[in-house]
Amino acid sequence: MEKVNILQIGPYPEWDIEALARNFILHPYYAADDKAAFIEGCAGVIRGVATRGDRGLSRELIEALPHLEIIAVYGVGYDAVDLDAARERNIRVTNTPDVLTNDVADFGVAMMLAASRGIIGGEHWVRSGDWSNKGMYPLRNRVFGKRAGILGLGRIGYQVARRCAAFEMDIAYSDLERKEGPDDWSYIRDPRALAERSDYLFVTTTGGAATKHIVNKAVIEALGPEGMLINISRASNIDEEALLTALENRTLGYAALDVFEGEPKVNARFFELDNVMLQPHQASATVDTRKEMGRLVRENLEAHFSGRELLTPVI
Ligand code: 8YV
Repeated sequence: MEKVNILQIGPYPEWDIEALARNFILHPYYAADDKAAFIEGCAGVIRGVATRGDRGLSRELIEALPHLEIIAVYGVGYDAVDLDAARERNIRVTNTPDVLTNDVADFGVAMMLAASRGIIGGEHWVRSGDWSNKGMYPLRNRVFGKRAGILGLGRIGYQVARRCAAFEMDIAYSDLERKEGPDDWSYIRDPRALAERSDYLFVTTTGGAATKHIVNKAVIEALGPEGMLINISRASNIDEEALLTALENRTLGYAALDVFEGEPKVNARFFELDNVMLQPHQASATVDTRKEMGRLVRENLEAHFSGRELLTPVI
């Protein structure tokens, strides 16, 4: 296969770069100081794009690439890709579902446990000498047997629920319709009603316009001063201004967040809070999973340019 020119929107681990370079000529857009000039210089030869879930591909960039045939997303979320612009030119789009589901679910539950049981604070309590100087670490909150709400029972939400069931939690979920699952998982269509009956509310729904601010002020207030909000999906699913105000006024008990508006820049108001856990969008970031994600990006591109079926098509 003649080496095809690929626009690489974001950084990848070295092992992916080496593997991609065997069949493709990579043009690292993210590393260019003058991105407009960079695109002008390579647009005439670019036939594919390799991007990341959090970076996607805008209509502007799609329209700047006259020979673009496929957009391969390193991630399950493709909400940052302008699908309408891609459809207008029959440009294929792929993502990397399933391979990251369990790591992301593990991470959401890990944040719930770490935040509830004060794992990070406890480490500091020992290292700082506070244990010797101030005595016992303050009591924290039980997770076992409490009420878990899953906002979006897709692949990741389902695995979060299975993990919560292992802690004998009382599980309910919200989705557009009732989903297959254990009889004792309750279906509550309305996100606000789900929040009201939950101690821990996991946001696991897809990102994008249809779910923008699905966690709004009313949902946050319903979760309340004893509740914990856990976001392992997209920042756009939560009204971040309402979230910050609720945390500052303590009308929401706690938030464990892996995604932020404008990431990696994070609103500095979060840094003033002691009732929030801040993580750098790392829910899928294990070596095993990222190698699988990179493999899918590569194999989808190779399949397309070899005239074979795509492995994980979105459109
Ligand atoms: C990745 C994600 O961190 O799967 C997704 O959509 O957001 C994460 O798994 C991201 O895509 C890599 O930048």
